[in-house]
Amino acid sequence: MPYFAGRWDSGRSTDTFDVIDPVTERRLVTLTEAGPAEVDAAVSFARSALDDGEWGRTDGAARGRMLNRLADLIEEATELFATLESLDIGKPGFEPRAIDLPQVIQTFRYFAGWADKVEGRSIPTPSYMGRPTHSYTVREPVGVVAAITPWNSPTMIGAWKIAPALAVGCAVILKPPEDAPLTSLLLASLVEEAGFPAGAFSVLPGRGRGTGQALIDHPGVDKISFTGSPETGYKVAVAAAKGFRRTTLELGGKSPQIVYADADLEQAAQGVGIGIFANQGEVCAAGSRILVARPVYEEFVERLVGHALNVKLGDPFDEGTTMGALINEGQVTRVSRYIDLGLKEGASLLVGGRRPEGKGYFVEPTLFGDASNSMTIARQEIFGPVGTIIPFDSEQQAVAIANDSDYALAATLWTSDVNRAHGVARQVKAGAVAINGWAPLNPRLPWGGFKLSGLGRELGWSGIEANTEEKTVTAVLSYPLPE
Ligand code: TXE
Repeated sequence: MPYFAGRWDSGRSTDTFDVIDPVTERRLVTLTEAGPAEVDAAVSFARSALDDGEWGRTDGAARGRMLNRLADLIEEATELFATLESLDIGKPGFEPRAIDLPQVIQTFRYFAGWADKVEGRSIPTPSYMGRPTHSYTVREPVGVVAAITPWNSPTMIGAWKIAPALAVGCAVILKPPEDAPLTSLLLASLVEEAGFPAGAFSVLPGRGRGTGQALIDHPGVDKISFTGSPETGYKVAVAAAKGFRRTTLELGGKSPQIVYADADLEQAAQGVGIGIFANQGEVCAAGSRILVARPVYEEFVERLVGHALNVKLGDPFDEGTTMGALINEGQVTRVSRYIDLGLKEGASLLVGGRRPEGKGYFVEPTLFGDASNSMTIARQEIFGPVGTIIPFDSEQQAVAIANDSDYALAATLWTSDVNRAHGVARQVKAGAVAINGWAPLNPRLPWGGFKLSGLGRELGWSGIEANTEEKTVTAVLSYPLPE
């Protein structure tokens, strides 16, 4: 049921949708969808909470205390969050416990620290008609922020949007993914317990075309922070263009992982394996294009295939499972179609490629070798456990292949040469480059891409900038200038 205006309320909506367990294919729960009337009520209430309500009067120090309290409550509920995340998404239990939840908690704590430190600047300006001037800037909350999250890591990606926005005093309306909404509902109850006043935070469950579209079309929304597909990102940008409302768009990638001949091959194979198989490959920064220097190609590929063979596909709640199910039948169809295309276009299937018999949306960890960068499996985001391995002959060729993509989100370099590492890092077109490790996550580091990967940055100081407007104030003083 939707949560807005400080309470759980299904409003006038009678529409519902089912949430499916990707492992058993059974219905987990049926939820009431927020319709246009509930979206409108949530936006109006959020606006008045900012303009004349308690939230708008809450100062930075108090917001910081609430965010820290929220982080503590999430920490206490880690087991429940992790269980819901595995149930909803099909990811193995160690992942939310080791990655998603620690990230969520850190993100709320990190932005709690910013809440009373968002300062403006004092800028020296010349005199005006012989009178001295005093100019400074202040950063004000952008207003009502619609946060639309995807199903692959909804709790963590949600925290990336919610924490900075609440820290600076925006009102946030979260539209969680219809395939995995459960942890967002749990979060709403903890936000309330942490003491945030009514209207500071709302959750509107529902499908994209209904709830999502109504939210992004609503003129009372000042900013849309979206993570999802480029197709939906485009719709968000079009909706936001009316009124030139702010957007942050994080739209996935086709990120290269470049393995040079001087890399520690075992470390690289392990890291590259994590980069493509973590979270079933349903990761925006998945290192799905694996570029390998020709002299070490055979040896590296053998190690990486060994890594794939060690992956234990299965029920996320079974001990030892290292890869779970994909999110839904549609995603299995999509991934299987790309595997067929890889075979048709002439890449060599090295391992995997099948959907195991029985219930559940499983696909084996899959690697294609001897691929070229023009193949569909090297160009389009698959969003599943499918890696495309491409050999290269020179450093410049590796950079050229890496940059020959419609996407520019992340890149990973594996080399023991520090000069090469930083030199190539500068040449690769990506929002984030990791050297000898895969996409280290940290709320202090700005996150986002360009080209088809999106617009703007989340996290770090960039997350504060993305949720504030900088206002310039100039005072002309009636005070004589010194002779
Ligand atoms: O994404 P959508 P889908 C990619 C990935 C995946 C593909 C399709 O390749 O296979 O997208 O996934 C909401 N107005 N990524 O269909 O549709 C929707 O309800 C407003 C990469 O799930 O983009 C959900 O909450 N909102 C990506 C969110 O948008 C709308 C992560 C994302 O859904 C809407 C997810 C509309 N008209 C998918 N339509 C990444 N960057 O990591 C949908 N939504």
